[in-house]
Amino acid sequence: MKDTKQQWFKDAKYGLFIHWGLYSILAGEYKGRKTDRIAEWIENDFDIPVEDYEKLAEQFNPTGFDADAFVKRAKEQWGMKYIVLTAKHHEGFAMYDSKVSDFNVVKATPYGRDILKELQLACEKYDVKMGFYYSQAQDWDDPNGYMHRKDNSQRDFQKYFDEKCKPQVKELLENYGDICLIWFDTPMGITVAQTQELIDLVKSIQPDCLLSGRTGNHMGDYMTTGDNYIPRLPYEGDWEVPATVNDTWGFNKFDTNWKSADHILSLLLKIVSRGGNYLLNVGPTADGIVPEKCVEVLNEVGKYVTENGEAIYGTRPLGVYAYEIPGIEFTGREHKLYVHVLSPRIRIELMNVGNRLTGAYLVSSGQKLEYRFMKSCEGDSMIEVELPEELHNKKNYCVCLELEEEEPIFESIKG
Ligand code: FHN
Repeated sequence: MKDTKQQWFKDAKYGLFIHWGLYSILAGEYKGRKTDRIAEWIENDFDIPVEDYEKLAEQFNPTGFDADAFVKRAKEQWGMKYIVLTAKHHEGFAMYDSKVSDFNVVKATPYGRDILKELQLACEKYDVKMGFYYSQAQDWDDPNGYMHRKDNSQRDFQKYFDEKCKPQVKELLENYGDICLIWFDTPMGITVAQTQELIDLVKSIQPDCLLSGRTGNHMGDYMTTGDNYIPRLPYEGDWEVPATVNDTWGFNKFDTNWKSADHILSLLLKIVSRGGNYLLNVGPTADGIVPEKCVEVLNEVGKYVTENGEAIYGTRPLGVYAYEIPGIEFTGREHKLYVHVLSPRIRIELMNVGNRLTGAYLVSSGQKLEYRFMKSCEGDSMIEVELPEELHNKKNYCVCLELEEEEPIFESIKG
């Protein structure tokens, strides 16, 4: 079982992933050809020559980017507790002032500003935890970095590892204040010894900095699921789901397959009830703007999250309730079972929850609610909670059941 021993990570539940780099300029299209894969992979997938790809830097001038507004919105409107930005994705381009490689936002672009520094200052101002994504094995710009689905046999990975990867990771840890985590990704052929070196390097500079589950050889500090994969059952220990709102991480102007706010909210609640964190991604445009539709979805989810924070942050994993009730998700903490009502109803009816209640209230307002214990016609336990009339046609609100017992008693279904 992975245990970060860090309360902030256990309590956070909802974080913002930002995939932003030169691929945002191409936005899913190169020389008239559209990619049908994730947009940040376009260099690898279309075999774009490195010299051509590097020239994109000359166009990178995201004048619409405002780190302060970005972080403020993530915290206050979207309810996110930490932010993880791509410091260097597989393309090899550093979004900060790196002394190790000139292929970076300060030296190679007309923008010339250190995006990570701006993010750091904003995160400190709004008291938001900041982490960096770093592609430790794949680097398509470095002749010795790995490339997926390509012949890597002639590459001297150790050289890239010693001369670019480790020195850049060191820069990140030394120059940007407290880093809550480094989100290493796609370890590919990295050895146990190399992984250990990375871990030692990170911890020697910032002992509290966590390493993602993809650091290599399952040696990270917590479990990272597959992209958009949610464990079906409660999963013990600390874990996180990296996830997209549409079907790409980096901006793709053709991808309009946005999940609805209701869908995202139900995914968040499933993850939270099973004990994980939801690291939800935005892919800003080359101008530094989050697509409008994505903002709308995150605003709507954020409204729920901020209004019902007590039922989300710092909650602990629940056991398995025997039934799937359409339109209902549960979360919990000591002596409390939160019932998230995601589709309209007149009352809440919960079969096979064997607890005694000491109270029930609407989380957003504290309004007390009537409840009673019943037996179903078959003799199963049943709790009914009456909902105020003004809620009968509403969805997306949360009811707290105060339990006499510490944990919910989820009874099994009798045949
Ligand atoms: O290859 C990357 C991908 O571009 C993206 O960064 C995701 C995020 O989890 N990780 C890798 C694929 O799993």
